[in-house]
Amino acid sequence: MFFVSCLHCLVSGDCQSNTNQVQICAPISSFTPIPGNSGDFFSQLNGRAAGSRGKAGPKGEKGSRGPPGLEADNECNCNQELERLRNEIRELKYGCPHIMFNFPRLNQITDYVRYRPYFPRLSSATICMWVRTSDFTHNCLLSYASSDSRNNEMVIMLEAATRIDFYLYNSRQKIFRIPSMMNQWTHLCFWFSTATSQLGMYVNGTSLGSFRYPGSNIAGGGTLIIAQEQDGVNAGGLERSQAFSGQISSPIIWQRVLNSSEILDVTQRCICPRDHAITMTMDNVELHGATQYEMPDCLVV
Ligand SMILES: [Ca+2]
Repeated sequence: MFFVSCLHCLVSGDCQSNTNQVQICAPISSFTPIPGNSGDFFSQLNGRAAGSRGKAGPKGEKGSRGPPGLEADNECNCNQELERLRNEIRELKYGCPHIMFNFPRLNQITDYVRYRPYFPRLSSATICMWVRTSDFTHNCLLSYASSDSRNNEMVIMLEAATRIDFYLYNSRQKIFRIPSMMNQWTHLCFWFSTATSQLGMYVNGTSLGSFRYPGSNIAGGGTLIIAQEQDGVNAGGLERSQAFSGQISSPIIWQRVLNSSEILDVTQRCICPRDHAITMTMDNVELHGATQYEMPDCLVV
């Protein structure tokens, strides 16, 4: 309860009347300027937790009586509560965007999600998503076609419960052997960098290594769809046998290679670097066919 009250007052700034919580709770305005950088904010929080008392503020209006105060010998819990509070605030500020798409049918060319905004040119990228399925028969998770002739500019194919093929620059660049994904939520992140000519993949936050590839930039302006494989732009040339059936949640693309610590944050803590280039919301996608969506709690391993 103490923690919840603290979080509330940090968000609302409404805790001047509750003197029981003054050790770590103060109106959010007292942390001004509100930082763009979490380090400033948390260092200020730390400073307060350590007991550095500032000048008294103006007396507030008399409020209603609060809950019973903490006993003095409970103050040793402050660091633990502070850590929980820091994590909660970090999640509020950096929580991953999440939306889950359900593709209930196999062997059709009507069910898919199309991303509508302009797709940027990529010289490096990290592509992450959660996937759950029990079908592994040459199913497409993601297909990006920059033109009719370059319809495999970026493609991720689920070839088996333990195999994923990664296409870049119109060619298959890597076959990844992975732990079985059979019917369980699995977090996948793919990355590539033209600066280093390397690509790689993470499964549930674990790196499968780095590999050389001869690729070049991914051209912008094409069509990105989820759950079907394009053989032309604008969802052209779909094939029934390449449809994905199952759930895909929180697809996100960054225009850089995330480091392993950032990948773990995404996978295990639902914390995402905010410089993502592509996320999906109901405002920027088209749901085709029998595709359904939900807004579930963020998934973590
Ligand atoms: Ca294709």
